[in-house]
Amino acid sequence: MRKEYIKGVVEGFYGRPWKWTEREDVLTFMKGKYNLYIYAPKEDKLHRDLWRKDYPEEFMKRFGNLVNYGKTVSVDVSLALSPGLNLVYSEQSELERLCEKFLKFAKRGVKTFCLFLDDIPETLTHECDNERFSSLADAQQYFTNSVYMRLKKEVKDLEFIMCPTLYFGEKPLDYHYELGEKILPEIEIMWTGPKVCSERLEVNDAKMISEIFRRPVLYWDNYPVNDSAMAPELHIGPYTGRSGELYKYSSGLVLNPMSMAYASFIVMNSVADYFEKKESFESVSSWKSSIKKIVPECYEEFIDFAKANLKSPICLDSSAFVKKMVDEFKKLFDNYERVDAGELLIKMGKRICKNYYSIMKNVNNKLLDDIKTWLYEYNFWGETLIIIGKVVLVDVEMYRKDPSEEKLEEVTAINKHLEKRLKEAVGFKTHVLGDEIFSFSLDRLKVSKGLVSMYRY
Ligand code: 14T
Repeated sequence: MRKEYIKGVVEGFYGRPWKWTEREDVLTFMKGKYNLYIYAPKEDKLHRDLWRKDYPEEFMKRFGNLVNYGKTVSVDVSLALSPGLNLVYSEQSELERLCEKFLKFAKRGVKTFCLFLDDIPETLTHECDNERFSSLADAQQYFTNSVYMRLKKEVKDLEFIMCPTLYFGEKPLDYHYELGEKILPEIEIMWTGPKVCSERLEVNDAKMISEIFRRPVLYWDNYPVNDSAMAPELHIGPYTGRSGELYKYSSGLVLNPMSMAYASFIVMNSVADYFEKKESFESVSSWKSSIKKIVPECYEEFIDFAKANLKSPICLDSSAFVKKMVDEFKKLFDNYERVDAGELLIKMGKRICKNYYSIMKNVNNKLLDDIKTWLYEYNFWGETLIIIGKVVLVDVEMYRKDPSEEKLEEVTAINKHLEKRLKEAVGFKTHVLGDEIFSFSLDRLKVSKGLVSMYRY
């Protein structure tokens, strides 16, 4: 087995796979901090559904180049195949086909191979497999071990990693015991912790699963990945909830990043700190220094923006910014300090817009492209807060005395404008600043409309 702790990145998300230039940039970034990159994008048909088909020559060439480039930055470039959607475990020709395909990569210099059996049927679906094997685990141990032994004959310094079908959980199942017992001890087995995307990875989880797998577990950490239901989120927050002692009970940790490669660097920096500092790792200070390294020209502004994007499986208490602002606003408003209340919103809105312009001006194009949807909506809410602040200010005059026709028209016009903006926001894609900002805006609009309707009944 490998001697060094595995510090990895797995391109294992659903959605747009990285471009070759992105993979190269990721490897460059990994230099000195990480030692393993795994190619496993879910949308690559030849990696999953059509695993039996060969990759075209062009792909093989590029992969070979990536392997070579990996050597120059001390990152082992690994290939994963995920045949489980339609694999017949008992069929000899399936085994041969898979090995043949792996071996073509061995010819290009790949040493580490991965067999991923995640996100596939949890029971045996082919009649012949049911006849031959007593369980899914039985079929998978047979197939995994066979692939390993076949490759072992041909590949010098082979490393082999498998991801099970049931790769997370709070309590082990028969499936896990059986894999642990029967998968050859040289093979690494992956695990994402108590959940698919685990809020916390604790020592007890590592001890428990390593005991059952009968080897130190290899963590597949589903952060900062933002695929499927997490797509509205941008995961650029602190790397929290991972015990600093995991290294004692695991063989490594492999990070599943976002399809937005450059935005993933923020977390990748912190995970590198985590690998280095272990027990003394401090998530928030590491996060801040990571952002400082990546965007030194607009550090403060970017931190503010990142705080508007905290929602994620590892940080459930999100949108603190909006909550704090809304609370402060309500306190002032209910205390009849309504000019102050309106001005507070304008101040907050201006701060957001200022952050936006600074980020647009200072951040490199690759990162900007990754975060542009979130940035656009961030700025939109900044502008919206300024408008709402103005609504609150004109409304003040409506309470004091019977408003003139001009005043009523002015308020109605601003409200129409706000309403149009909120209609646009229905089509938004991100969770930047949280949903509270939308309901807050809607609430203020209704209050203002209510005021007008007192005079125009
Ligand atoms: F291999 C596993 F460890 C794993 O995490 N598999 C996938 C992974 O490719 C994906 O990026 C990640 C985050 O969404 O979670 C796994 O995929 C799922 C799992 C689910 F339970 C996607 C949807 C699910 F409902």
